[in-house]
Amino acid sequence: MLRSVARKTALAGELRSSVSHLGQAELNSSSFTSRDVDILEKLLSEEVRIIGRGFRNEATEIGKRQAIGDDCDRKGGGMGYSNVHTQHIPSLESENLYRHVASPKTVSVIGLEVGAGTKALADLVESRLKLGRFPLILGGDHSIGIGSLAGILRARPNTGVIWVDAHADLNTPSSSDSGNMHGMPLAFMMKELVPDRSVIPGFEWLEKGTSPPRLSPDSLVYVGLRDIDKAERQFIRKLGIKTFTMYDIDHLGIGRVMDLALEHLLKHDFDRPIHLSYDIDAVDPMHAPATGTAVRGGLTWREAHFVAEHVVQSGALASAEIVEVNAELSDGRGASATVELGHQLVNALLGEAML
Ligand SMILES: [Mn+2]
Repeated sequence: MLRSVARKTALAGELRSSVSHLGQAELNSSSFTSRDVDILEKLLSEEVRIIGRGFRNEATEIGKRQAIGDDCDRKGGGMGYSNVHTQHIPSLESENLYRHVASPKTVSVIGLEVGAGTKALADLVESRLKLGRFPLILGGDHSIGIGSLAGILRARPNTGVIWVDAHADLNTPSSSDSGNMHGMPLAFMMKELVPDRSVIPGFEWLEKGTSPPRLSPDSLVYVGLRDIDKAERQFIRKLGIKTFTMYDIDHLGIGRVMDLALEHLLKHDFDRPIHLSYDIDAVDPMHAPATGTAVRGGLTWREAHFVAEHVVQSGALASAEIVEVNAELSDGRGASATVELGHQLVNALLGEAML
């Protein structure tokens, strides 16, 4: 599996925000989404300086940043959302952040910058959720999921998570072959896999507070997996994580799969909030080639939309992120197709329906 891209996932310092007040009509369907939507753009525009060998430097961007943000503002208004906020989170300028990390491999595994960036995102997400807002987080590298999940679970510990992805993102720092943090966000949230995060430079903050944010394995459902590492396979089995691979989607159809995914999360607590973490690499590279770790045999164009639409229809969607859109990783047509799909998924998550 090609997971050679180590990226900077930094954000810190002052947050710039631009606020748009748009329209007055109501948000479609979710009982958790108020009429207020926050769009948090986590942009990865600069390269990490990697001290290890074997890792190429490469930046991940979410398409054309202005295109996504502006389009959200515009569409948000067009769809009648009030008070759509777009918050750009700048990258952290840093020198020598890696100097205290001893091993070349762990340099890319354990980015102090990723730690600082995800902490900033966690704080922001938590505060927005506590104000009753709906955070829509746009990445960026999927390692931002550490920040999203930490903030979400601090604000609403009973949140259920639907992880739409070609990969399981369940490696621990020690099980990972590549050392890329975009393959680890879920492991960081599970006590069973990473019991003490205070020993990981940059992530001490995850263990702070009276009840550090944790995700129970039965509060997670995977959709779209097709490229799972050996260790991840063992973790999934051992922890009994509900998983719908592409095989299951072929077998049952996307409608049944999404019904079962929602049922798994909502059967004991119908009112629980759901977070949808949507990695664009879940979609077939025919439709979304501009991503870092594309794998053939993914979701079709309609299946990709249905996943988002159906979670919105459930009324339980409380937060969402779309990640790994990187317009630099494809030619012009591929880049615009991927960004367009990103736009459409944003619209679907904000409640745009066919009828
Ligand atoms: Mn992912």
